[in-house]
Amino acid sequence: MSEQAQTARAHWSGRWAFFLVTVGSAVGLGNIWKFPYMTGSNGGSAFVLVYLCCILGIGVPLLMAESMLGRRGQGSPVGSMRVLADEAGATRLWQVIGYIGIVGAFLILSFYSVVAGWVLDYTWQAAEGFKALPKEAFAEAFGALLASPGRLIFWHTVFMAMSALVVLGGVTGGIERANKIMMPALFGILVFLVGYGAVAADLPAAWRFLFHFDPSAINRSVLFAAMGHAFFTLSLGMGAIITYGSYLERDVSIPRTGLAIAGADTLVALLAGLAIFSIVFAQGLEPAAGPGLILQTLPLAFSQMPGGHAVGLLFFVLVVFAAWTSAISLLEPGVSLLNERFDMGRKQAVVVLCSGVWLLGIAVALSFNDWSGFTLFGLGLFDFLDTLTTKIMMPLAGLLIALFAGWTMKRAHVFDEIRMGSRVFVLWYNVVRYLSPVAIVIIFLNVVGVIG
Ligand code: ILE
Repeated sequence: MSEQAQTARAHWSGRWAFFLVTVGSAVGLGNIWKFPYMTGSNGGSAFVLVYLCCILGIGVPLLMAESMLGRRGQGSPVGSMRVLADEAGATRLWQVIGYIGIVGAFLILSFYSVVAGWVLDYTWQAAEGFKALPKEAFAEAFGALLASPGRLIFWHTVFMAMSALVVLGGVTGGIERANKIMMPALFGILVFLVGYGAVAADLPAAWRFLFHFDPSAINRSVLFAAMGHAFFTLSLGMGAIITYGSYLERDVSIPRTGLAIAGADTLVALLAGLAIFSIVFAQGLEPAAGPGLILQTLPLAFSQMPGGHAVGLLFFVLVVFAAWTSAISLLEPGVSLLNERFDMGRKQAVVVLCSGVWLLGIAVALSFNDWSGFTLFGLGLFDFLDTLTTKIMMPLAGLLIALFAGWTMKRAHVFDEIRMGSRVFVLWYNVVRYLSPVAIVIIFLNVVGVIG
């Protein structure tokens, strides 16, 4: 790392800023698009219960570990790991944690941006107002979007440009500023939508669906789906939290902020679930509709319910904000690496990185139509990238992070950085040393088909 890059390392303006940007990273399509449909397809409350346990038992401890690595390393995910490996007298091969994260973030963003593009297209339609049509017409409309390379590539391009624009503004002037505007707005819109659900839709039905716990519905597939989703939703193993942690001042408490971040992310997912299922049940729609849940069922509901035009538009704006603040956090790790390794200025780094993601995203967009015959390991490009990153790369990075923080770093250094009461520290430390790695290995073996 050049000395100039090192001394010029930016910092968030305070703990509130770190909280907001990290919540901005965590709260994304994962909360509003993926969580509701996964809950809907995995038996409702059973999934919610396991998911909450995973967040608390694996997600929060690893979120703290990642923030700690970034703050102590003071570099990109790769640079931070090099510094920390040297400090621990360990092999520099640990830098692989940084590389997996950055490559993973690059690959995730290429399809994340295409999905965010669907949302932009629907935001546009919502602004015009969804026409009241029969149920099948909404499924057909979603199919027509997927079949149109032009529309998919156009909106993917718009979304990448929006994300690039924020990251170009820098750590405080771009990322922090955007989050300070969008996150409170997102929260406000969400609370409004839940209120709307209570007044105009069926909130009690949504509440029962999410919280009427029935432990007998928990099975192995629910368990694994919930664990994988805990990683995705907290942005773990993608270099994002290490990078954001590297801009964190030393006086901010990592455990306290980490808990607050995971709490806020979970709250948003649950509120989004309440808002969405209130509408789904009030309209007599199917909760297990799969990935098309918010895109196929909600527009139908918005086209029929009172105030649906305005509510529909607010809903899609909320999803755009969520996706946007997450995409930024997937770009920043790569930008910080290009800056550190190749002395590239922010502008050049953003252009190089975004061009690469954009090109791969075009291939993803085409995989839904013109190139749908092209498969890798039997999967279309979209599914292949999703599986590779969320089911293999992220858990692998998470496992290595737990092993590094729990077994390789000197305990005194970890303690110095985490700084919490010694009893709580011992609990956290043991979770990172034993529980998290074992749990991740179990998911992993399930995914590669050894068990499950
Ligand atoms: N955590 C976010 C989400 O839940 C992103 C995941 C960054 C790729 O959508």
